[in-house]
Amino acid sequence: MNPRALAEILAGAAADAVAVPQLSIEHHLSLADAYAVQRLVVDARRRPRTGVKLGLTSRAKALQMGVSDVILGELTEDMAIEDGGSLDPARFIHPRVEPEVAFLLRDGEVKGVAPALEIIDSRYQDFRFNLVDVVADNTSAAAYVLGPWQRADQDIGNRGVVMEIDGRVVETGSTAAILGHPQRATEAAARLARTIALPMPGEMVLLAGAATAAVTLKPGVVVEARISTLGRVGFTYIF
Ligand code: 0L1
Ligand code: MG
Repeated sequence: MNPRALAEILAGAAADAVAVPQLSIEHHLSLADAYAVQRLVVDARRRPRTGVKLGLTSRAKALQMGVSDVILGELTEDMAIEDGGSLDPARFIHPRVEPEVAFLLRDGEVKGVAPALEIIDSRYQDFRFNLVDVVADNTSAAAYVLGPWQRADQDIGNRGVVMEIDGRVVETGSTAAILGHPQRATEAAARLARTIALPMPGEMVLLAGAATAAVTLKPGVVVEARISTLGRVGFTYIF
């Protein structure tokens, strides 16, 4: 396994928005190897790191992948989209969107919480991958949108979540789908970062995980997510 060569494949796929075959078909990767490739993929973006995200935080997704632990990916400045802003389809291969809870962390302490939307875009053909593939691919991280930050001390457990596309409800759920309670994401992210020796920025965003299934994005749609008491967040996926 040559981590640099594998990272180049995935970084190129992201930069050109062209899908590639799963790495694991031709290469044997351990989970540690996959995180090493991920680090190089993120380096290749050459943009400041803004935080981390967790993936496979819902029981449904974990069962689907046959895994018992969550996975971690990194967020970079170029992935951050302004609330109410636009996303250009030219940047993506086959993106999906999912509603999440975000934390603002300063030196490990929660300073704020916000509704968020994550755009995931696997760099693999047909969105097909196994655990090591998706870890190497930075957990499909592609873009994210944060709503207004709210006070850190409110109860965000079992809050209703609605995601709409063009004003129609496409997914409903609860923040309880995120590890039982989104707050658990802060501990899980710190534990995983220690395991893979990932330095965390002093101030950072943590995307805690999806509260519903992800929905495929089609050009020209307006997406909005609302989380009870936390507020709303949205963007336009332009033509
Ligand atoms: O954020 C996520 O939960 C995505 C993790 C990777 C699996 C996927 O792309 O669905
Ligand atoms: Mg996600």
